[in-house]
Amino acid sequence: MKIHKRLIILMKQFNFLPKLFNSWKDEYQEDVRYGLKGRTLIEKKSKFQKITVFESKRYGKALLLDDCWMTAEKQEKQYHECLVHPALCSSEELNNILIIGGGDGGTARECLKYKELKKLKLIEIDELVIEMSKRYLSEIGCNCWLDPRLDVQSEDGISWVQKAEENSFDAIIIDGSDPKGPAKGLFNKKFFQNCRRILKSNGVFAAQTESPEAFEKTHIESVKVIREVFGKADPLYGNVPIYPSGWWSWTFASIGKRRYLYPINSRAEQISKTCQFWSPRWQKGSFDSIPAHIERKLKS
Ligand code: SPD
Repeated sequence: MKIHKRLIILMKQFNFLPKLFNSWKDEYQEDVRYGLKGRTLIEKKSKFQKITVFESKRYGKALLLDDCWMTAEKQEKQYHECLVHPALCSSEELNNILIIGGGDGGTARECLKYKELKKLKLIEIDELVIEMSKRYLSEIGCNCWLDPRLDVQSEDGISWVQKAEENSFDAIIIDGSDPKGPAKGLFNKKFFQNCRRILKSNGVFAAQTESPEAFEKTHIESVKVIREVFGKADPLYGNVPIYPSGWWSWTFASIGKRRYLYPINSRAEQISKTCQFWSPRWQKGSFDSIPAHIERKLKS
């Protein structure tokens, strides 16, 4: 009998095969775990973090950074559409857009749906996240990597915004991971101040601001500091089932008026046809779905 056949028989005998394909991958946060069943496809260590691609039964291929869920093929739209469209549908112009983070390509893909967008810069600290996403998660970035409007740089977004020219972006989108490791500084006042400095006065700022349930303190502090820096800012609430508590938030800010509340009709009509979740109606309800206790805490 061939050696590999013998190996399979042995694996079956010792019940090893189901374990290989049916193992659980969990993110642990404060005495709760958030898990999916499936198998690990590849795991690598970069200069910054552990990067895992996991093939889950329920949500397709998923990306984890340092054992925290970042995205998954069958639920990434819930996250990327909600982060991008309130900002891009309402910024007066779309000549020059900046993404900090977003190495899986989902945010870039949503931005590139806008025909009038001229230049899109993506600053991702970890080159290996981009490389592995292109290779294993091509359903998320799709063709964004080939679009001539996209310029990708592997650099630390925090020091990059420090050096960027003032008043130069129509929209800035922060698609980082949780506030630890390389993403910690993406939640600092100094970082937000630099974002405001490089945002045009008729532009819109957007950032992922964690869960109002699993990370309540971080969520409230982030919204407060963004509000303090920009003058106007509001959190939007939605669901991303693989993230802790499944309940997530994005915060939008602008200078002068709350322009992110008013999607421009002509753009919104086109874009919402391409979306699974985002629409002007969904957006309106989701800005209004602020829990009463969070609203009180934001005022205090
Ligand atoms: N807890 C997960 C927070 C992740 C936010 N960013 C995800 C990157 C998706 N493009």
